[in-house]
Amino acid sequence: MVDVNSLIDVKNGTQAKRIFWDADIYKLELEQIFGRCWLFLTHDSIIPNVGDFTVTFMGEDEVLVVRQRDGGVKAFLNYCTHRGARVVNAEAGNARGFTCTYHGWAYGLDGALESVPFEKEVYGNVLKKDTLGMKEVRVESYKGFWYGNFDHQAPSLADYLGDYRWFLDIWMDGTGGAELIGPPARSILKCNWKTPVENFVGDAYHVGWTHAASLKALGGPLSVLAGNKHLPPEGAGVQITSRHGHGVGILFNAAAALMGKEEGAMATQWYAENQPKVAKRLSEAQAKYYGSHFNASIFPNNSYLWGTNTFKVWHPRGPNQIEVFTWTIVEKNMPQALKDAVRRSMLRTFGTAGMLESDDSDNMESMTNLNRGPHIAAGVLNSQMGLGNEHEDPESSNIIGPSAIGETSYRGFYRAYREFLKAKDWDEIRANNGNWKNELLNR
Ligand code: UNU
Ligand code: FES
Ligand code: FE
Repeated sequence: MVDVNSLIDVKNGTQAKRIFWDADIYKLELEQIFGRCWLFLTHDSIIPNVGDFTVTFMGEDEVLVVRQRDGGVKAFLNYCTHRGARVVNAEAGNARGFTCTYHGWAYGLDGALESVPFEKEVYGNVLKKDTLGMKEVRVESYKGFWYGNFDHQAPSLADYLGDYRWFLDIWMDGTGGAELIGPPARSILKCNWKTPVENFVGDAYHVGWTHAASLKALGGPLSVLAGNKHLPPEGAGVQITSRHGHGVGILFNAAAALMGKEEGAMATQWYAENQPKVAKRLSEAQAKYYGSHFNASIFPNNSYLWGTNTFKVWHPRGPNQIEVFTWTIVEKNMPQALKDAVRRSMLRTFGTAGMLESDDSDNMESMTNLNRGPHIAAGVLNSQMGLGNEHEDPESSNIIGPSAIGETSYRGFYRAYREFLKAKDWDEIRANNGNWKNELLNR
């Protein structure tokens, strides 16, 4: 039995180290977090045509996501209802239906069991085919980004994203929409799934130090941070955390900060030209953030950097391993030359062999694997930077930490993490809607 209260201290901003290692905690996470939260599946741009499909994971469960004949999207657990073999062995493709490799049971795009070899001869009337379709998973999309949820009591995806949409809309909608370039690259890291999530949601602190060599090699505006030569000045950025632990760290006007010289100039021009359009389409307040660098996570395991334009899911593979899926984000209306430049820059920085991806991975693996030692695993993690400095953001209604570097979004992430591990169902979580800010602000 896991004592959740002993894991996360919200008031004090600390977490027990064993959350990165313990198998019982991991099992609880699969049930209470991955079993209830909206988990990223794919984007409209990856499966545009009828019969297009992609295979991915929701927690440890493998799912098949398929574009339907009516233009909708459905998702199914990727196992055969006969003896449980995998139905689709490809990572992605286009199909008219899906046939299990084991005995040849065949399913339609809508998951219905359509045919069984020699059904009449070998089963007679025994088989209730209409109850033996592939098991369907609830899906919803926000601006073309499809997420799945195992819990029918969960709020809609839009409500789950909540006030955090104020920030998502800036890049998902501001210039007419965003899309992902796939197929996603896949890579394995030997770390707990939360180590990259917390890094992306709230860590501008490590950039000048962990990424010193990469920043120097890449050049560009962020290179002044290399080796911690400078602290970003006051007003250089903010940190945001929201109701269900989604968060973002913002470096103002630094979107193109990791792109090469000419690529960076092209991107900077795009952001400058489009800022007035964003103001018109959304609001002046949101346009103020357009062209900033966002480092962000959507609870529980979906992260993105806007500006550096990587979009990732950190799929858990046991308590001390993950499988990373990596796409490139582009705005739909960017000229093709800029889309290509953004993709090249993403591969160089946060692709599977990207310079910054490799820098980060070493930290994430050590944070995880040191906990094989019981004395180290008994320790605590500290995320107290800026504790007490945050307040409610009058523009977006989220909680805001008013500095570029700080750990507000870490604390928000782990507040939500604790809430999910403790609550017996979504009703209990909903009952806390009016109180979560007080927990974080210590009121
Ligand atoms: O590595 C990161 N999470 C990051 C990179 C954050 C801010 C700017 C660039
Ligand atoms: Fe932050 Fe070591 S200095 S983990
Ligand atoms: Fe990093």
